[in-house]
Amino acid sequence: MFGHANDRQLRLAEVDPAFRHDVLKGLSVHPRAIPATWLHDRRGSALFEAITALPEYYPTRTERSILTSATSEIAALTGPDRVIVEFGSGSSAKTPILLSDLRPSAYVPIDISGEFLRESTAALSDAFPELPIFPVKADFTGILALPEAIGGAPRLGFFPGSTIGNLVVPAAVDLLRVMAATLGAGSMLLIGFDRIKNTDILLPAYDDTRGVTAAFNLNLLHRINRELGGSVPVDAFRHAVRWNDAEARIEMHLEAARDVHFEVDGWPFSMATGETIHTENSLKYGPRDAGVLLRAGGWIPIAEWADQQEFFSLVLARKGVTPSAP
Ligand code: AVJ
Repeated sequence: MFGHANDRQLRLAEVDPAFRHDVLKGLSVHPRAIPATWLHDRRGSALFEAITALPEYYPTRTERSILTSATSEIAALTGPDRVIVEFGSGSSAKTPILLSDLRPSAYVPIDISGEFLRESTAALSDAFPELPIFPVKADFTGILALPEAIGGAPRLGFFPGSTIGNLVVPAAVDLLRVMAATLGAGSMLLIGFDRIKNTDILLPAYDDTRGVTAAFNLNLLHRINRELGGSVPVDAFRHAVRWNDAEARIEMHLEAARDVHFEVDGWPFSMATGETIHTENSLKYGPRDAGVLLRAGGWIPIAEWADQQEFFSLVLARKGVTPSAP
């Protein structure tokens, strides 16, 4: 018994109380939904990296090619010596494309994962030995004080990958406003948006034949079992992807293939066959939608670049001033 209590103490010591809260709440409401942020534990992040290389997953390679062909125009519009601040930098895979043309005065990667920050700092300081790098380990959904050492140079926020699409519109607007506050006067923002397109392209991008996205989604259940002492029968769930046309978004769900009963942290849950846990939204934007969203979030779009097929676009915006009538 003592051994068991000890194990439980050990486990509870490691539990992120916000994860526990979001899971217990998300499994108790109808429809059931757990915030997408919890997909990104260590294994989830590795699986996401694998997703970005899948033939069906067009966003990463499309955005990279847009970025590659647009950097000199971007540099002309931003000017040199800005501080590049990347939100949710991950492995900073797209950053080197920007760095050589933009000639920034410093680079500030912001990520919640210390491991990612160490990796990207090491890789970038090898490739750009002159560039001062100031990693910030933080959740960028709140207003942050940037490191003093970067000085007063105007900032360029970088938010690639269509990560903004994870947020429903009111939350996306809030985040854009937080970014504007974090970056300050005179700042600019370079942000990626995934476009609305045919479901023949959209659905396979989130339901690949190799099952990597399925593993990414199902990993949430393994994480619940591991970190919250869950007894979720993972093999009773399947990865389900839906296009919600009214909301213009791809949704990932975990669907019960049979009636299931399980516990999480001692709390019992039951799901009937076909019931789902909604695990992620990925909003897609029409040609003019990104501009409206940016304006609502306190940014004024100044240029946009898209690929030939208009699958994806990158928008450069400048921070707006307080609106005045009319
Ligand atoms: C990281 C939010 C951009 O929505 O395309 C990829 C996450 N989920 N495959 C996306 C994701 C399933 C991705 N973002």
